[in-house]
Amino acid sequence: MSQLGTLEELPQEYRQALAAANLVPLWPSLRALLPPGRPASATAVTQWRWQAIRPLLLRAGELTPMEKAERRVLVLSNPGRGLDNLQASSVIYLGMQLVLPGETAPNHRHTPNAARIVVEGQGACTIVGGDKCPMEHGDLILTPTGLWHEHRHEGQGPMIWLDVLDLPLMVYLDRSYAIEGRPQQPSPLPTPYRAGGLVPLRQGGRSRDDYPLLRYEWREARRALEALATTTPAGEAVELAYVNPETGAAPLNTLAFSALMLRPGEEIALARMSAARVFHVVQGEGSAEIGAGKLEFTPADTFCAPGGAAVRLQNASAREPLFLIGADESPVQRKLGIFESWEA
Ligand code: 1HN
Repeated sequence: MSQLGTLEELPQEYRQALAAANLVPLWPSLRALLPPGRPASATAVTQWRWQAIRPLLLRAGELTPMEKAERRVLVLSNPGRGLDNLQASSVIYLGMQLVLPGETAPNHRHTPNAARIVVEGQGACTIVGGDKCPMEHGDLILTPTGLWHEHRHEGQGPMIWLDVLDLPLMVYLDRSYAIEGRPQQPSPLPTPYRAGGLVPLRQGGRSRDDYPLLRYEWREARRALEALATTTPAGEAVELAYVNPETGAAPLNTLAFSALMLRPGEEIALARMSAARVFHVVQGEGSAEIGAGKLEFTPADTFCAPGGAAVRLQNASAREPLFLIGADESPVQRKLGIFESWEA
């Protein structure tokens, strides 16, 4: 591949004439825009330690009342993408959110898709499109694009969860905006959808809305992983995809989610894929090799892998299982026809 001309090689007066006409020569930037062989990524392997986040988030609870925050969140930002850009990857935003007893986070809806992974606390709920979703440790709760949502905490002690949004993509597309609403009247009836594989027999077994299931209980995901582990050969990933129970598609238009189990002492290689992904440790401890990066994690840590990186995970315990929830941007890439994957 030949060396292309640089900006500096061009006469100053020519460059000025170009800029004055809002013109830019392509060739000095061509290789950066279109790297040979594989894409460039600013996403750095990054770990966000729960031990660092928790005390700082609780201090935010003292420093900033809910009225001054609306959403009291510390953003898990990727330094490779620029800390101030609030991005974990090109598509994924991550934030750790705190709601204190008696507080509410006001009702709103917005274009970005969101999901929450519950980290700590009991007695809070998030109300999504009128569905009151209790929040328990490890639960995955969806807030799809356009649905009203608010959070209430009527229990004791701090309530903390990890927010996963496609905010960077929506901002990039100039489509990010929110509408404020009055508090929702939660539906008096519980949602007829409780779990995948069990479709309520009404309206021919289909619901009217695109998002039949909003809360994926960790209890059930864990039970399913433990069952799958009994039939999965050692060294092979015990991994389940969260899906829309009616369509089998990823739960959100832009983001896919999975639950992972590593048995005691186990080490696995994940299938390499072009989409960036993030991992949150629900239970257990271990280590990860992501490309050339290495990290060790403990419960409630979060870390990310750039698209294309080889990912190896190891359970550090010889006795306890390790459980993780993964989120990735593969649905965006699949819809654009640019997704690639390679066998581990
Ligand atoms: C949002 O609506 C929530 O509803 C959390 O809890 C984090 C970050 C950016 C934009 C909207 C929430 C958010 C957010």
